[in-house]
Amino acid sequence: MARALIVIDFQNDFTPGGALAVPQGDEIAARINELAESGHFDLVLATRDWHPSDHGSFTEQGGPWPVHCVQETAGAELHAALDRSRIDVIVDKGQDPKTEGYSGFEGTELAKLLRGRGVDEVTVVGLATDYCVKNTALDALREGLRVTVDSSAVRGVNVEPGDDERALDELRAAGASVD
Ligand code: VGL
Ligand code: ZN
Repeated sequence: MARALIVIDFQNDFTPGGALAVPQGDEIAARINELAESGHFDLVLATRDWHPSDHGSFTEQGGPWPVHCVQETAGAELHAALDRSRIDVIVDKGQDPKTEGYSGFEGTELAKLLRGRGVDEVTVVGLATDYCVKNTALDALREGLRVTVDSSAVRGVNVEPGDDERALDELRAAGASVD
């Protein structure tokens, strides 16, 4: 069986200076690269939040978020500090204008990809702890995978203070191990 590292939405718009910046979101780069280079993983994937310009999660469409990660824009590009040479596959998500698309499994080939490579264990890192990391890790558990979240390689939006810690608690309760 095989292990995969899933790097969630480590994109310019989610890092300081971006449209939906996660506080200290850029600080996780070194740990992510270290994991990607560690030799521990058979497959390294990166997801991108990849929205059409009229996506329903944008405030102008009645959603909760400022416009972010619009397909083909600089804000949607992977952060420059991420070592691209270690990324085997990029999975774009959030393309359906009518759903939030927080999970990397939602409307993508991710489950099929992991099954095809015999992956039974995933480590989830990236942005943001309280949205896309959480929802991807919960879906991975539902897929029957063993799930680890590396808490030094995630950061939360924290719309309410403590949202990131509550997300990690929810993940532990659902069966993930949080390192
Ligand atoms: C995310 C809010 C909106 C995330 C994506 O990547 O966690 N959060 N879209
Ligand atoms: Zn989004």
